[in-house]
Amino acid sequence: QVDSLMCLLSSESIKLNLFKRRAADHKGNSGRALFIGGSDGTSGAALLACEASLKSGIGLLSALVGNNAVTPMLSRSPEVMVRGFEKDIEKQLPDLLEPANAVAIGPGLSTAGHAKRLLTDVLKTGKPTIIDADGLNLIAMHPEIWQQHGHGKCILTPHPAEAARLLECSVEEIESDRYLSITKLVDQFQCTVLLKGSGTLISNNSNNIYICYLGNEAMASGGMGDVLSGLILSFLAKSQDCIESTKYAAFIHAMAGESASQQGIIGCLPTDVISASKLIINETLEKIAT
Ligand code: NPW
Ligand code: AMP
Ligand code: MG
Repeated sequence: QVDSLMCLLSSESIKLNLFKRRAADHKGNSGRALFIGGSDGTSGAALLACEASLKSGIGLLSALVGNNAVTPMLSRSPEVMVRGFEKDIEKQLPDLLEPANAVAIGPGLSTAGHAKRLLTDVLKTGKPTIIDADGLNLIAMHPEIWQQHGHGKCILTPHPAEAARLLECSVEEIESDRYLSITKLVDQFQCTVLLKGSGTLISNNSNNIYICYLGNEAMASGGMGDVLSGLILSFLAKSQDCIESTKYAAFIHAMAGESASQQGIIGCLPTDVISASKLIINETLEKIAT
């Protein structure tokens, strides 16, 4: 039984003022974020997420990534302040976390021991945090992490298979009633949840479920979700508002997917979606009065 109010996600339903830059803004108040992810074999996830954050307006971005991701990251995006995982990873973390006003953890991270310790330490800070991919898999594998340290300023962004792991059910059960699935996720985790897939759903515990009918099958391509994490990170660091940042990022991501696939749905890349995002963000923000 789902009693929540269904709302269509449109630019009118998003508090766009939260994301607008003012003439006197500087890098320090345009969002200070930390990305944690990328490991051997999945370094690309870190590169995509960070590029998406940069091109969507982040003021200052730091990244803690697998050692193999450091050089490619710097080559592609010298704007990112990058560190590789060191042996004593817990000692590295406080200095990186301290200035950040939002964190994203999980894309390409792996579920190894160091990843579990990183997720635990990030949650302990209580800072606004996006948890995706392996961050979600870690919570499914070690429920005590969330029981002890989970909090309401988190945003969980599962695709149906990750949602099934979190709720300990099958992907078919998740997909058979997506409204019920997101309601169960919000009830269980008491934070903002975005359930990916055709007709993305977003909710927190306010009894509203936002549905995004935008986007298309061109977006069914590896790395697309990592771009979404980067967009949410950028908006969350700027606004500190979990639900509005998630709504705005889902809207921009889907609109950009449609725009990037105008010449055909085959071969639309996450990097194409990042480029298209930049234009759509500027268009949506230009329309609002300062
Ligand atoms: P199947 O094949 O149908 O049985 P996983 P992941 C199933 C990083 N990446 N939507 C389906 O199973 C991520 O950030 C790095 C989605 C499928 O095989 C993660 O850290 C990239 N999945 C890590 O890799 C680019 C559905 O779930 C499996 C589904 C693993 O992430 C890629 C995939 O889920 C990637 O983003 C649905 N509707 N229905 C890079 N360039 O570095 C069923 N499935 O096992 O969680 O793996 O999402 O690829
Ligand atoms: P991930 O599985 O984490 O890489 O995330 C994939 C992203 O692309 C999510 O935001 C999905 O909602 C989006 N996406 C993938 N396939 C489709 C589709 N057929 N229609 C709309 N969006 C999609
Ligand atoms: Mg993903």
